[in-house]
Amino acid sequence: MRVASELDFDGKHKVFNFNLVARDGGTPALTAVAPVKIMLTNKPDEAPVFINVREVDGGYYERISESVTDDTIVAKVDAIDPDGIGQIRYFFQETSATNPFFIDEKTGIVKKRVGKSLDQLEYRLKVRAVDDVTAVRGDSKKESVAPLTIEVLEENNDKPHFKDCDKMRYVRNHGLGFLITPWKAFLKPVLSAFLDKK
Ligand SMILES: [Ca+2]
Ligand SMILES: [Ca+2]
Repeated sequence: MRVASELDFDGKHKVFNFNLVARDGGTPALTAVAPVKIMLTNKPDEAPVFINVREVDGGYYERISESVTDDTIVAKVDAIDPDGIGQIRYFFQETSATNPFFIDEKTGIVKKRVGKSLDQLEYRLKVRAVDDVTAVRGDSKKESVAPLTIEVLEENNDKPHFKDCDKMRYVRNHGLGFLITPWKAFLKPVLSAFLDKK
């Protein structure tokens, strides 16, 4: 008895039941029937599959504020393992030196790294989901990669400031309408106070 087509525990059929018939060449032929049951065992041969992903790129997309504080959750990735063996662990492909976020290895929760500033409007990262098959001898780990895009939204949290404000000009003996730009806005109250004393 040989395998006629590929067997896959992770497919539809895990158990096969059939009868094996032995027939002799006599007349009439005599037969014997033996029931056969074959059960497949599972091997960790399937890579993790990311779920709740976008159709457009098979990844994740989040928008966060530029003022998000350290250790705040900014995203969560999730994957399942069709093998159903062991636990999936999550990692970034990017190094911590270039990535202001870190990912919890067990939960897939992504947070802002403490002390790292967000100096880009968009971060295009890659998340890895690796199955843990260390308990099964002789089997290698399988992994999948998905894109994670984090858009950083600017907030109106910087008040206007004047350029070269420290360069005061002494204004005297000039009539109204004297051009004092580029410090016009800054000098206006100063000039008014000066003129009031005259
Ligand atoms: Ca399997
Ligand atoms: Ca697997």
